Amino acid sequence: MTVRRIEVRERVMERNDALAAGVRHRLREHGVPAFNLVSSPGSGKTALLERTLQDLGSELRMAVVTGDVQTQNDADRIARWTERLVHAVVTGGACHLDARQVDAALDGLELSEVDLLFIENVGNLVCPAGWDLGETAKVVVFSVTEGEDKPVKYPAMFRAARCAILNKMDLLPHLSFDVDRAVAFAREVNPELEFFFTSALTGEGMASWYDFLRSHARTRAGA
Ligand SMILES: Nc1nc2c(ncn2[C@@H]2O[C@H](COP(=O)(O)OP(=O)(O)OP(=O)(O)O)[C@@H](O)[C@H]2O)c(=O)[nH]1
Ligand SMILES: [Mg+2]
Repeated sequence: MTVRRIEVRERVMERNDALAAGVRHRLREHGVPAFNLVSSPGSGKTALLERTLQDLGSELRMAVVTGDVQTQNDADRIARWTERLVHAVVTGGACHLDARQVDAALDGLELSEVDLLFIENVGNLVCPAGWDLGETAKVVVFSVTEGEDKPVKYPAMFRAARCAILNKMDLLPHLSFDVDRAVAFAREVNPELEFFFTSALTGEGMASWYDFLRSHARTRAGA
């Protein structure tokens, strides 16, 4: 019984990886970098996207694929800031998006008119780590209300990510959260992580995140 279940999972993952390779190829053909935002529920993925779209929208043509299990709240929030939005309905209580959904979502976007793609994954610090969506990089978001040790408790996600955003920095004065300790934990798991320290509420720290996005979009222009 156990062996049988493992075989099924391997087949599903193989199929996902093949579809992810297809997504990556499609995006590369159009030179579109894609960032897959992953976090526990409520770290601020949608809030970060809303502010990013608002602040950089006149500069970069950004598209978003959102995944939500039960509502379309995030899609409604993001739709205020971009017309390039596809809402992937995540059915059956799945805890992550898969490459098939992203591939289908790309059909709803004119990629030749997109400079940068965001994928907002389902809020979960475990499941999305193992699923390649064809993205350029995973960006793990965590916030100062979650405890410094999240990186060592959920190492797969922090290992899979290229960047980490520590969000809700505006709340630091009210908490005993130790930023250096959190960063040290994260670097223990993934020494290469590039960090951003942000508040999606006040805009603090967003400038370096925007510079990072600009540098990737520019690569595309030069490609
Ligand atoms: N103080 C503060 N609140 C924030 C910040 N970013 C997000 N929030 C709040 O945190 C809550 C969750 O934010 P969301 O953007 O919905 O988080 P999410 O990661 O998209 O959540 P899921 O999609 O459910 O996983 C909301 O009430 C936001 O207003 C921030 O930088 N500072
Ligand atoms: Mg959200």
